[in-house]
Amino acid sequence: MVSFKDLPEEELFLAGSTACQGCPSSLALRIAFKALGSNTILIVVASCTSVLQGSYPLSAIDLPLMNVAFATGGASASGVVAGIKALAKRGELEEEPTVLVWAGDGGTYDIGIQSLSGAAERGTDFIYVCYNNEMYSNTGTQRSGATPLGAWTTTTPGGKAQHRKDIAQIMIAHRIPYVATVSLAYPLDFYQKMQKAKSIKGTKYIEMLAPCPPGWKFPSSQMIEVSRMAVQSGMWLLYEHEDGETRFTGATKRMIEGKVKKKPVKDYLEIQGRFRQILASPEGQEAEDMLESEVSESIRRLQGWVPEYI
Ligand SMILES: Cc1ncc(C[n+]2csc(CCOP(=O)(O)OP(=O)(O)O)c2C)c(N)n1
Ligand SMILES: [Mg+2]
Repeated sequence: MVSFKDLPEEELFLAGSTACQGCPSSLALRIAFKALGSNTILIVVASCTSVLQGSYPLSAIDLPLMNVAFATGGASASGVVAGIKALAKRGELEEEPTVLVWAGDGGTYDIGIQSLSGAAERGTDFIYVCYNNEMYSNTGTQRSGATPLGAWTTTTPGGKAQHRKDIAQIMIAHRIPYVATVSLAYPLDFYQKMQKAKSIKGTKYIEMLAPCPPGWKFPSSQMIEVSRMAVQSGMWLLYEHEDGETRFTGATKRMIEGKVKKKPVKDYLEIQGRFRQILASPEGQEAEDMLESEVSESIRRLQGWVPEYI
């Protein structure tokens, strides 16, 4: 087990970024860089993360970095990885760098899925992290394929009428060697999953729930609390998928094993402003029930992948 004392002191995400207070992406970048180290090339897909870096030469990110077009995370990584392989073949690299794509849910679930899917099918050797704030945050809170049922966005003013899609399951269907979900409420779990992803060849997909204080309408001091409640209510399930099998991890594993009681989805909905309209409306109870059913269905589907011995 890793403890906080084991984390490297070197900071590759520097102070003075232009992120909002309590931004989950900036905290996640700091942890991810500690796990991967300085021999990393970062590819940022158009998102809040393109902006929070600050502008050159005062960038808060101390790594080689490419900002790329919205739909191109997987394709850009494929090009960078091909370049690395060519340099390595010519003996011009002492150690091959890790290629990390950092993309939002809009750039992953919606506009970037074809490029990600192509790279995964080709077995491109890179880590893809989707920080999922369940909306297009950078352009002012529009709905995405990751927005949950009932949530307010500027394009779903009465609450989204559809369920979110389950992209981690879509990535598992690509038979890539490693898929994991993480939460900022469990940073050491995130750190260890990033380190594991670095040690595996091929395409690795890691997805983090990224509660956005201004977009989800809660105080910035509550970001970790909201992250934790998402896991405790089952609205965000922690697991990893390796060698064709899924394992629940951390707090989700304890919940599935009955060691801790699952909290009601309502507890999670009530600590954010984006569900306020739907909860106050005549459809509020139905939306809450549908989200509870969504949680049970997701757990049942994952249990189909969990080996008998767990
Ligand atoms: C083709 C294209 N359409 C629209 C945009 C404008 N745009 C930049 S970031 C963004 C939202 C990205 O949402 P997401 O991927 O979820 O990241 P977040 O902003 O939430 O961090 C949009 C629509 C763009 N850059 N390129
Ligand atoms: Mg987003």
